[in-house]
Amino acid sequence: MKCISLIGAPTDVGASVRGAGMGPDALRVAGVAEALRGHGYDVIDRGNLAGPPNPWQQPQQGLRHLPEVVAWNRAVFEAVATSLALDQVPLLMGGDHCLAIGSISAVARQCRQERKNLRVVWLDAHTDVNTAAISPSGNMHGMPVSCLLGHGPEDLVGWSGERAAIVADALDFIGIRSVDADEKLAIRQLGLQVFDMRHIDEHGMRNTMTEVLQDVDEDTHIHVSFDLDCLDPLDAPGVGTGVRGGPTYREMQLCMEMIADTGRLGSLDVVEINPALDVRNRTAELAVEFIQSLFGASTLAR
Ligand code: 6HN
Ligand code: MN
Ligand code: MN
Ligand code: MN
Repeated sequence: MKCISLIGAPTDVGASVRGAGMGPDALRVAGVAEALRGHGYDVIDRGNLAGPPNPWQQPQQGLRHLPEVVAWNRAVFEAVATSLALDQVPLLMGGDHCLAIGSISAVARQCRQERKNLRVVWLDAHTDVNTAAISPSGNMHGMPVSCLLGHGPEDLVGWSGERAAIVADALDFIGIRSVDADEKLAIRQLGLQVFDMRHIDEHGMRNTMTEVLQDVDEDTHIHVSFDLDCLDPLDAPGVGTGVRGGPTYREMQLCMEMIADTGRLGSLDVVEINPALDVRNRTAELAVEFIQSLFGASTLAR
């Protein structure tokens, strides 16, 4: 069994409201390390990365806090790359979702070196495929997917060794129910696969995940990018950009369990937990439940 390394990135420089920077400690307080150890994993908590404070400025040329977003992602990239080089499973504790740029770029580079097929499962209410030109907010947590596909500011693309860290085909979105007007066009142009809430309503989580995971084989590395606002805000109130109508608790558990069953989970982001908006750390505690399922805990097996 691989060792899991916890990497804290306490920042909200990419977000629209303050507070996600407290996410790493909320997960620690909710017992993430102890829970995983309870399932037999070795867990190393690498502590929190360092980076610039949130300057809380207006967007410039359509991007808010670009230098700070670059600095935080650099730190994340290095930490995730180090953990993968040590054959560990990096668990990035955000922080806001802009940090997936550094995290997934490092994963993509490692997969290329090891000739593994990278598959990214993006669990979110949003598609995060804005760019400076089309974003209504300028907030960079709404743009990581574009950057990873090679459509972002020069400072944030190409870290994996290729302009695009991932190809559209390698990415599946689950739980989507909030897409900005111009993102809809981008999704069609890029050929992205979006399993939105209507798809889950009509086909169920089981069929959806069967489709998502159909071509996973022994050479596949699955990266899960888990934005807690994928869940319904009634279950997960501690998020900055909650949207009602998310998957139920059981649907999300099944999603996690089906990914676990492949045995190919290689890396994970847990982002957008905002303790300042939460109720008694409920959202971090819920995240820890889902993380356990993702790492193979099930009702009847240890
Ligand atoms: N997230 N689409 C909105 C924007 O400002 O671009 C919201 C993005 C939310 C991003 O939750 O990771
Ligand atoms: Mn997101
Ligand atoms: Mn989101
Ligand atoms: Mn697919």
